[in-house]
Amino acid sequence: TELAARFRPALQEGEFRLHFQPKLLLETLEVVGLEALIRWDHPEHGLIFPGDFIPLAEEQDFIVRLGRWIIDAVCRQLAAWRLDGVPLVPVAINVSARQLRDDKLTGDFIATLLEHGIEAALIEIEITESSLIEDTPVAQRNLDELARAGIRLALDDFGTGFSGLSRLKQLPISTVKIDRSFIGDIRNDTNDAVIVASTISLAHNLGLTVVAEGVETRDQLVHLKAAGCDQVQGFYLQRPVAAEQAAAILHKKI
Ligand code: G
Ligand code: G
Ligand code: NA
Ligand code: MN
Repeated sequence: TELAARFRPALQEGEFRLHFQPKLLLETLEVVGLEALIRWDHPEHGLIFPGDFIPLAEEQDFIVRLGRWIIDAVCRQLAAWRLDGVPLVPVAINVSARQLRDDKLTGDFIATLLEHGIEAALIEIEITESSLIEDTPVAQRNLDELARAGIRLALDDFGTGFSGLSRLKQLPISTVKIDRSFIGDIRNDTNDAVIVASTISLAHNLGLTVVAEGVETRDQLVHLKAAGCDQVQGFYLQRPVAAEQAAAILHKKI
């Protein structure tokens, strides 16, 4: 398609950029992490959101190349913030199933960290529950090696895939992100409330941190606090913002 044809030139022309959405500790609303979210500043179409081109990039295998750019861009940003005296928090990078099947992923990742002088503890990887369905030996090895290098792994969109309890136990993950489809109606939909409560208790029993994503109202926040959720993310707290604004947020440590 027309979009796919422009992928490579766009990378060369510097049309991709990262925005950052804060993750907050529910207890204190302190910012304890950021999630990097890519955008495409297309010369004709304007700003394109990842939902409109990441699936295509995955189909075209461009996601491996783009993924390398994202990892480098996050490390470069962290190094620049450090130089500016910005108080750093871990930055989460979304990694697609296709990237997990790349046998160079871990080696490239670690080389990029070293190149920018960024500690593994400053990086978190978000993998979707559904990407684990395409689990391969290479993917499993990448996850094990990334975790061993000190990069924390989060299971994204939890509750929408079919990973089940046994899969949770096998994986070197430290965090579960409850999918936003369970959060939107949490105050009225008993099923959603039960799923969220059970997920929190399950995750805590496995020693995992729980993040609720897609928090859009104060009522949802109050509900999640009562349910014992650890961290929150969503438009009610903070929208994804450009790097300069993210730095301001970290300075204030809102
Ligand atoms: O911002 P938006 O709601 O359009 O994001 C849509 C999807 O794109 C989300 O599932 C998100 O995880 C994914 N996404 C956003 N940034 C990245 C990225 O840097 N890499 C990958 N692989 N996926 C991303
Ligand atoms: O699949 P993933 O969880 O990575 O998707 C992240 C996407 O969710 C981002 O594109 C971000 O813009 C979007 N997002 C973040 N907070 C909210 C929210 O409160 N409501 C909605 N509808 N989307 C959100
Ligand atoms: Na994510
Ligand atoms: Mn998610």
